[in-house]
Amino acid sequence: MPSDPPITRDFLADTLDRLAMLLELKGENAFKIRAYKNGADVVREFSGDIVERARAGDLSGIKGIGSALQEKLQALATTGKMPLYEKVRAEFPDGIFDLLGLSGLGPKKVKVLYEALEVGDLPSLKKACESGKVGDLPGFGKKSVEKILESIEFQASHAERFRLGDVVAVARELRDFLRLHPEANQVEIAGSYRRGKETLHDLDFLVSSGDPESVIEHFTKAEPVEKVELRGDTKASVRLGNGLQADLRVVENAAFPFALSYFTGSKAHNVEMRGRMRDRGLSLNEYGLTPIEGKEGVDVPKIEEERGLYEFLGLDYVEPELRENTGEFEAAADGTLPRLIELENLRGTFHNHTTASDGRNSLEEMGAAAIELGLEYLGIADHSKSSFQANGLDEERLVAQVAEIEKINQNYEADGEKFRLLSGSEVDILKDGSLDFDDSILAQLDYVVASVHNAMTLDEAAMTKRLVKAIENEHVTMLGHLTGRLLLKREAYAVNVGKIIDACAANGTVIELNANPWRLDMDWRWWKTARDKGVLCAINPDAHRVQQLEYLWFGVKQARKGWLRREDVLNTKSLEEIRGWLDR
Ligand code: DGT
Ligand code: CA
Ligand code: CA
Ligand code: ZN
Repeated sequence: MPSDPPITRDFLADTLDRLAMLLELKGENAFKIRAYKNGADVVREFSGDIVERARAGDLSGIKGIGSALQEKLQALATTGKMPLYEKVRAEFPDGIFDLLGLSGLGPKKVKVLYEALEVGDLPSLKKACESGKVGDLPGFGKKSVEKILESIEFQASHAERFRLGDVVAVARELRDFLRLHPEANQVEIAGSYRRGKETLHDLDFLVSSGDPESVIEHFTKAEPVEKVELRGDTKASVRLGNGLQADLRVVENAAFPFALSYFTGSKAHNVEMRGRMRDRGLSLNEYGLTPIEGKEGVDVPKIEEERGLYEFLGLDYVEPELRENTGEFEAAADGTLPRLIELENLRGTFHNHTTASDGRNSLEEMGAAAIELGLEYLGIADHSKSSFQANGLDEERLVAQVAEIEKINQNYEADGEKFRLLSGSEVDILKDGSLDFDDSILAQLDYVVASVHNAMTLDEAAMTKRLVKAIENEHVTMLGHLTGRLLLKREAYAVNVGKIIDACAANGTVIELNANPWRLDMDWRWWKTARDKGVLCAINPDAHRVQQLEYLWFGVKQARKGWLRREDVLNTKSLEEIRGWLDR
């Protein structure tokens, strides 16, 4: 039996979300289901210690948590169990949540599968698809069977990877926990995390210490550690509560720069580093440098920092995000490495939602949060009318929002506040490439983000043509989440990214780097190409609530991986500059 999960904020929220899903499976009242989903969000975002409040039965007055929910949360926080959830949970097999997690399978379809075929986990779903049973069900044509099989395949091939966004908190927590140990000198997170990869397999912690044993002992006692998989004299591997593996290496102080370089990777980057050292008669590994056989007389440099390794090789320092062996060595040798953008360079951002469509916070709340982050402007781009599932705005509501933003800006002005909201729209690109609003409406906005939210199964040529048509519209400022991918969940739709970049270059259209950790779209592998063709990037959090403005951090990481400099990113411009740029 797996041990009970710790009672945390996430545990409370996830239980409510799961309860909502199960009730949906049972076909319960939609109002009740929404109340639980909403309750999960409230718990997730509550600014105080919600677990403690729930335990103490002190939840009254919190908006979105009614008296029935208060009682349930108190039970859950006190005992780790909620009777209603336990009851409903017992009515379904364990695998049901795996089905609900598949792309393209909502509770309605899972309900049909379960009721008609008793399909309650992935293996039986796969079998039922292959035997033709699913295809015979009403509402499940041949195409949807194919899609389900693809989703199962996709999930299997991405098993055991994690989105960067899902591990940052625990990674920082473990790092800080290691730093608390008095015998831990230097502590870093290496590996794909340090390189800012969009998904990762495990975390790699590196510590320098004269007492590895006690550092390892300390590490295995960390709160998030569920199981110690391996414990050696200088290393350990543990499994965290969320299933993620974390490796720890402890080295002597003198070896730290070598180990940091080695364990940061990538493997391809390390291979090239070693080759360049060998050319100088030196063998490089995670512990240090030694002369190679036959070169015993060669001078071994004294290296005290990772940077020293590059200096010794006559190279500029290569930032971890660039260490993928995709041209960084040549650039480091030529002195042409980019000076990478930093989070502090961002002055505003464009693609954000409010309660007018599917966001959770009002214009004022979003504005206040952006001011708090030190931004000078925040663009509001709520959905357009065709995104009815996201409560998209029609022309009338959009025009009213423009007026409301104008009024809020006047208040800022009156208060001597320099910050401003900008009026935009995330306008749907319809199937034929036309936009959801007429030009006369778009012309009233400060800027326009154009995105695809439906008809994602077009073939590559049709999808590319569709996007190019939107790019060519003079009112379109930028393209939103270019490929529609959801990391580890949904593949990008078919589109020729190279051609899209060319069209954006030809039309002066900006491409968004959507910083939502599920998207990180356009992918970092394309940004250098786009940059070299003169296409500007806009780093947008696509925030649906105030906390998500912090997604900007992920966007900057990906932009850095894509070799982008401050001048390549539109939202490094000041408010005044951006006004001029948008008016041009
Ligand atoms: P991942 O799969 O997201 O965990 O990616 P990494 O890069 O974190 O890979 P990981 O955890 O297997 O290893 C961390 C680093 O250690 C890796 O980037 C480079 C280095 N490394 C590990 N094994 C080898 C190896 O066999 N050869 C070389 N040259 N480097 C290695
Ligand atoms: Ca790793
Ligand atoms: Ca590892
Ligand atoms: Zn969107």
